[in-house]
Amino acid sequence: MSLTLYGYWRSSASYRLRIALNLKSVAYDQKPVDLKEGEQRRPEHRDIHPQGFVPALADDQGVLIQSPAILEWIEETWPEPALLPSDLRERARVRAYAAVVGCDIHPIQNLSVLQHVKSEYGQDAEGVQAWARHWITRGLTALEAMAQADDRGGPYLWGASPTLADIYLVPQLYNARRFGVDVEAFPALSKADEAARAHPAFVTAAPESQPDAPEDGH
Ligand SMILES: N[C@@H](CCC(=O)N[C@@H](CS)C(=O)NCC(=O)O)C(=O)O
Repeated sequence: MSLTLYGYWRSSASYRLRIALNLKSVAYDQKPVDLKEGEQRRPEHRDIHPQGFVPALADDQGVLIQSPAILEWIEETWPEPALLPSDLRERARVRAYAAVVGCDIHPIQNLSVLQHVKSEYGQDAEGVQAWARHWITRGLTALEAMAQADDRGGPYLWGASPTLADIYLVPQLYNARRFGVDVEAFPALSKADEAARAHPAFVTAAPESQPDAPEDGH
């Protein structure tokens, strides 16, 4: 099966898919979509992703969109190594970590949301950053409380091996740093993030290692 990932080096939803595919040792090609240049809104990209977003993952049968759906598809297609625990309640809990990020933090600091806050509500760059920081900090505060309550013994968020929880956490903390959030204020999350970022699957998926990453890192 040949896979093509339509993504962007800094997109955290694309970053999630790169990590998952790397963890499963599944090869894929990349077709970068330049979000800074607005390529995601062009008709040819909307033919691939009707929402005008990345990521999308194409195979010989068509195109998949929405990173949560694609992650589930990856997990079901290549079950090993598992990205979810086998216990049903634990699976629900790991999915809850993913949902805090994927449903409640990331969507309200997405590029098009920030552009709307700026253009429709008269915010300057600092106002937009403050908006993003507010929602990120609020979400990470809850996630930190969850991690401390669960205390799985590390090194990853759910114990000895990476799960969907880490796949959502690491890109979100990358984003948080970009917006000037002090991630050290979340010790359990920072510790798990550091451990995950040392894992080869996460190293290869890192934004700065992608083919479309600019040399100056911006
Ligand atoms: N729920 C979607 C969110 C996708 C999304 O927000 N993608 C961002 C990049 S991380 C995007 O394409 N933004 C472009 C824009 O807002 O114009 C998913 O998880 O796939």
